[in-house]
Amino acid sequence: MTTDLLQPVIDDQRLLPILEKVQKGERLSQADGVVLFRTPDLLAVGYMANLVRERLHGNVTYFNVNRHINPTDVCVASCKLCAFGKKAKDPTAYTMSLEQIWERAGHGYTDAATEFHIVGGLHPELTVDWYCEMLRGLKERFPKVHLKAFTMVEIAYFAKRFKMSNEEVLRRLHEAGMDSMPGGGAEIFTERVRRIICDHKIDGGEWLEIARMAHKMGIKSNCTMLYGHIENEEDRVDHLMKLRAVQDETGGFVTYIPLAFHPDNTPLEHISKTTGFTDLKNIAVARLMLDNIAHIKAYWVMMTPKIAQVAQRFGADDIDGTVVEEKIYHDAGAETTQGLRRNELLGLIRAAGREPVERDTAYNRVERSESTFAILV
Ligand code: V47
Repeated sequence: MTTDLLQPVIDDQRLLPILEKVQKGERLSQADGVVLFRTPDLLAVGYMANLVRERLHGNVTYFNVNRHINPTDVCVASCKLCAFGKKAKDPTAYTMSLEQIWERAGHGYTDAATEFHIVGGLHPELTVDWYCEMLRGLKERFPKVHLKAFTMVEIAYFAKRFKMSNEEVLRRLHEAGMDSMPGGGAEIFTERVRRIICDHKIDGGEWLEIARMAHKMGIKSNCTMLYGHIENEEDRVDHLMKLRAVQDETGGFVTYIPLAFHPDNTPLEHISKTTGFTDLKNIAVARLMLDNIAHIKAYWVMMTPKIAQVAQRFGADDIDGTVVEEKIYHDAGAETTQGLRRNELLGLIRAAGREPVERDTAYNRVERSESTFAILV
């Protein structure tokens, strides 16, 4: 369809040159990104993002059968954005024993889960051997399950605590069974904002450097951006451009997940929750700017299943998975359920007019036998 025919769909004339680029498959600039975040014309941005999404993935929406495991909420950092981390002396803080982690991993979906997503607080006493044993124990008990574990922030902390290089930590954990890494901890790379929302964390440059290093060692990862706090449109675009530049170099990011800030129980409680408009805008702009990252995930836990479903027509091609038990968002006031059954995910995706495809972490299709269906429904 030509740009002329689309005039009625586009209210904001500033979007016309961007539409032309999208139609020709050309890369969008920093200035384009700012226009996309600033325009109120959500439907036009969504239309363009959907063009790219369907070009890449047709009518398919991916989901997986996964389980989140958070071994500890003890954390030496006190990031203002977080409601999950607790000090070691806090009577409500927890650290699971290795046996508890292995046992928890096996609850319910044992024979069906294809991925464990493992992240935790920055614990001041756990050792590198403990983390390696945790991974080896999971691999022994669940050899077919992909272990997506530890953020770049955890790797940097381990390196400091264990007096090792980031590379050495990555190598030890990889050898023990860490297959890939989740995308958390990236927050917003701009120092001005980072200093306020997570001043105890590594800076944006180090986050990107560890991602680059992991990718070069053959360890893929996801990437994220936390939005809806004190960042502005330029900060968001800067973040996306930095991810895009690393991806040009390494090709190691599998999926991008925009994460909406949940303020409850954090020192930033006065900030309003994001709206459905902002959530959909972040999905759509990411799809348009991140032309070299294959997948955009609308994480239903964070967006609510309803918005994550609509997002499948605004640029997203993934809705995440069964999750089973989620702590980071629920500690910060998420009102979504803790997990969704496989059939519920299928229903949400089909009702959006998309074809659900169960995937593993590397986006291979998962074919189910009758026996695993019985566990999953
Ligand atoms: O790293 C922490 C963010 C992340 C809050 O890789 C908060 O597949 C909002 O990274 N409000 C954890 N966000 C979640 C995450 C993730 C989730 C799903 C899939 C994947 C993946 C990764 O959540 C943290 C931080 O960036 N976070 N506190 C909060 N109050």
